[in-house]
Amino acid sequence: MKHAEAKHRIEELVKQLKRYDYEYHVLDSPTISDVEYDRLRRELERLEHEHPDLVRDDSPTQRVGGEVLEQFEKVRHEVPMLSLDNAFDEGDLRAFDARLQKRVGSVSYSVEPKIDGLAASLRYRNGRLERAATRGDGAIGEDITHNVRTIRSVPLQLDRSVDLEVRGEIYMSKSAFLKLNEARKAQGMSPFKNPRNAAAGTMRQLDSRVAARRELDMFVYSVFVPDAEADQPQHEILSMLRELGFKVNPHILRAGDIDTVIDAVRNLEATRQDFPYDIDGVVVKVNERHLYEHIGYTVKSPRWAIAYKFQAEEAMSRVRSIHVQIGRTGQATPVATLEPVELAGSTVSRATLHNEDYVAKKDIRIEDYVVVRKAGDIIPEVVGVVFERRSGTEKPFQMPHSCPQCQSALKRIEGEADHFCPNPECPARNVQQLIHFASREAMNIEGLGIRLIERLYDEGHLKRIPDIYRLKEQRQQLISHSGLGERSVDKLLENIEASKTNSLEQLLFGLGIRHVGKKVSRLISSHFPSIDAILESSREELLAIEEIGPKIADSVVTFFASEANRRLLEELKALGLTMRYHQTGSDQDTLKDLTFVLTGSLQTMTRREARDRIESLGGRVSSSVSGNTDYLLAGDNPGSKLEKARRRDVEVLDEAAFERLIDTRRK
Ligand code: 0OW
Repeated sequence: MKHAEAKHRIEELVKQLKRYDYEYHVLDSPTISDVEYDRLRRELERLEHEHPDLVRDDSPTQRVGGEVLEQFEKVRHEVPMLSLDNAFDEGDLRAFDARLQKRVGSVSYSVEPKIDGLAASLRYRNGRLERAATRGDGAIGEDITHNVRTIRSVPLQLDRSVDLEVRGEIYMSKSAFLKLNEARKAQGMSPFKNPRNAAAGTMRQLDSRVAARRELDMFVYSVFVPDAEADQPQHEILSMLRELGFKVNPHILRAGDIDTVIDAVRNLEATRQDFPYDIDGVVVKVNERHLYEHIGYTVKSPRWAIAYKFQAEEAMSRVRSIHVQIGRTGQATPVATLEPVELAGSTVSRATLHNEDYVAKKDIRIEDYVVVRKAGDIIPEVVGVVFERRSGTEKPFQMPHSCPQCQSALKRIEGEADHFCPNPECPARNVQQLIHFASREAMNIEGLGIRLIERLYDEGHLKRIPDIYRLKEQRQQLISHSGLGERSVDKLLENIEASKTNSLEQLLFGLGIRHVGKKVSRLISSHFPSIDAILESSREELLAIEEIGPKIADSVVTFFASEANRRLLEELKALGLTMRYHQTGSDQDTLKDLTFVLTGSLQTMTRREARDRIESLGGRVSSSVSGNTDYLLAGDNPGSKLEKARRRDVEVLDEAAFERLIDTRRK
């Protein structure tokens, strides 16, 4: 190919590949296949190889690194890169808002997930990435251009030849982090502690080929355009950054008042486990940037922004004792009783030690100081011993040989870590089974909680699951003995009756089959039309279901092969449970095209469950009341959205009305 043609073809390929990189790495929505992309890429590499003088420095081939620096150059930031004051609870956020109201009157906010990475500044000259630097101490950072060029979501050449500086957070996704640590372990290297350390460690590499291999990413959140006023609101700045081709976090939202900010912060805290990257809080900024100078700064951070920090998920405590708890499927779990400690917003005094092997591997002893971790809403766990606090008087733990409840000999399946109590009539097991069966995630029998179940069990009213549906025959005793008033007994009996028409997946999950959780229950129920079909299902039929492996299939077949469990289901059917799978096709249209906004704390489900429920029924959930909001679902102490809904004449539903709406619309 002649020189001129090659030049033209290279320009064309670079333009195309940049577009495809943008779709893949910034928009996360590629429009061509990897095969097609690689074909174009190889053509470009071949042409560049044949015509080295035609290689452009914004070619995607220039991202593979290769530059090895002797050292890092120092860089002075023209505008200091500030840090953030912290807020630790709702009160701090309201105080932040009150200070601002006093100073400048009411403002709106930009609510931004606080990406847990390292801050960086990118300087573009005539649209070309000239230099990238770390924050350093805010005034002086280090030049990391050679590493930043390998980040695929960072444009090397903007479509507009502008001079500007962009700031954001460089981070490593959770999946890239796991992949990197696996590779490091395979090479006998020590793993990184968390994605932030991995990202920072990578940016400190002098050899950019290392960075090129590690899939770093970057979200941007602010821009400085020298000499231009650039006083548009923050959310317009973010739109401009998106238009320029930068990656801006999709969860950023504009909030009109502090109540909405608090709602959004709660929502982010609840959903962040599902994000593909770590966030360690939420940055709340005044949206009106023209007020920034007037609002001013402290010595190290702006007064117009604050970082709401999520509660620490790890804390230190001390093991007071260790005892064995028998779960609903009989598994015997060692549990540590701890010195009470504040953790992720609640006081923790117990943590699981998983199984005997775990205790031995971590060498956890009674009176040890330990690190306790609470991730999301799962129960806290002891992650390790603080060995430097050991005095030598700590006592090792011995797994008991017999069940603490019924004294049966504990068993351990070959190759499985758990011990378990084999006695189907073990009291501990039955109580846990009843608790799980009635729990919100399972049959969701409002009012039948742990305390009441334990009391009814001790008083002999409740032994096994079917007894729940016979409680109505003991209405008088319940009113006189159980300390519940007549009204709450009747409400409870009403809820028990209502649970008979619960979906098949709720029942299946409620039965507490080993390895059959919420998701697997839904999977199995959606593949079999009735409980009888599941009863008769073979191992092969179960294995044919995507995501169902041998462990689950064996557990289901074993469970339904047991006479006691088959009798249990016959009994429940005789008591009137319908056991029908609810999620038929038509359900997806029940709330079709309806937009809901949620506010306040719901009683019968979490925000997440409400969102899932509405979306699974074809509805939409938006975060703020607007012209196209159909319903506001309001729980207790609703926020300012209630006012807004009333002003906009949006229908407000409580949870009962919400359920009625679904029932009436269900075909
Ligand atoms: N980590 C972040 C983030 C963000 C700056 C603006 C002026 C002071 C803070 O996602 N979304 N927005 C800002 O706004 N900063 C962030 O991170 C900061 C940078 C330096 C220390 C924190 O990591």
